[in-house]
Amino acid sequence: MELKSKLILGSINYFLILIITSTGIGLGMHQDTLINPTEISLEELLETEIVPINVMGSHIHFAGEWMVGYKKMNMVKEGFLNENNSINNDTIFRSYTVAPTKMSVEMDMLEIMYGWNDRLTLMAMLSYEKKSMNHLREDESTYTTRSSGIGDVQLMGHYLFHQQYPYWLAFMLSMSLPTGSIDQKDNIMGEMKKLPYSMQLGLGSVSLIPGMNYIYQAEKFVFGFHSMGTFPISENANEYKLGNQYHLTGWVNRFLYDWLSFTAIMDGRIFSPIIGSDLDLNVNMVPTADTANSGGRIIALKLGMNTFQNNGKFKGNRLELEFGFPLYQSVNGFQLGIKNTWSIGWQRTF
Ligand SMILES: [Cu+2]
Repeated sequence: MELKSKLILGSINYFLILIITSTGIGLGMHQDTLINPTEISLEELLETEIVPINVMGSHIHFAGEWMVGYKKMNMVKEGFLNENNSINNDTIFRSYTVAPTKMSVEMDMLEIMYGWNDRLTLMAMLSYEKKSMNHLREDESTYTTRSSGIGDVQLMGHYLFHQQYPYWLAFMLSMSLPTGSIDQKDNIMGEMKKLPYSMQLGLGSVSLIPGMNYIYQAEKFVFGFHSMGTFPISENANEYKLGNQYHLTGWVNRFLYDWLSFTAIMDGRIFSPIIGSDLDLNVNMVPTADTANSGGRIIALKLGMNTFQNNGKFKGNRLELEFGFPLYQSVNGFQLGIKNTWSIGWQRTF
């Protein structure tokens, strides 16, 4: 069976499990082991941090409370797209001498959160990124480029605007600082050359990232919406500006036990094209160096599992696994499509 249909079947199964267990008949489960979100207060709800780890700023902390977290995120891109159609490498070779065949991005993220007061939570995030891109030439020879280093530091304020059962609304404003390099180079045919935009580690300029979170407690589920925009405020030192990004997410979280929940996230993103261009890049060599091949839209489904401990020896610990794949994607020009993403995260509240 084709991978995509396997994934779709897998997710149908996943939703069936969600539905069956939510009626309390699944797995011979006792009703009293189920958490009913309506029976706990919003404070407790946020305190238990049952909201998905990867939905940025989807929880707050109370005054004086600290949280540290570590996340490992992985993304693989493979297979060329033109708009939403798959195309083969020969089409690429008509306009470029090299075709990227696969890209992988690995991120280690460290995050710190602090409850300034019961409404305002502050957050700082630092990432270390490792990227690699495999290439194919028309004569079938191959080569791989790599880059690694710290990414852009993000500072965020998260303000709880409205909190009244059964919902809460929070706004956030984040600033991303250009600590990630935009001058990564690697050896290509014996020469150190500047790597294309997607292999760089930062945006190169300060960006503003406003966002909003809405969370609703239904009887058996908790669900929410999250929206965020990334706006680089100026051209960077290499004379380009990455396009604005818009992000809209809807998620639903279902408790099985007081220590376990499952999450389904529908994640939509729009990327605007790159403005300007880095003149060190040769646009005729590889599609990734050509800004005509930038920007696009994607809708992905992400399935996750959360465990958390509210008491006992591991109190305050939380672990999440998440796996995602695209349901729809469309790109401007020629670009590698996203194949899958996965992440594992740990958080500890003090
Ligand atoms: Cu936190």
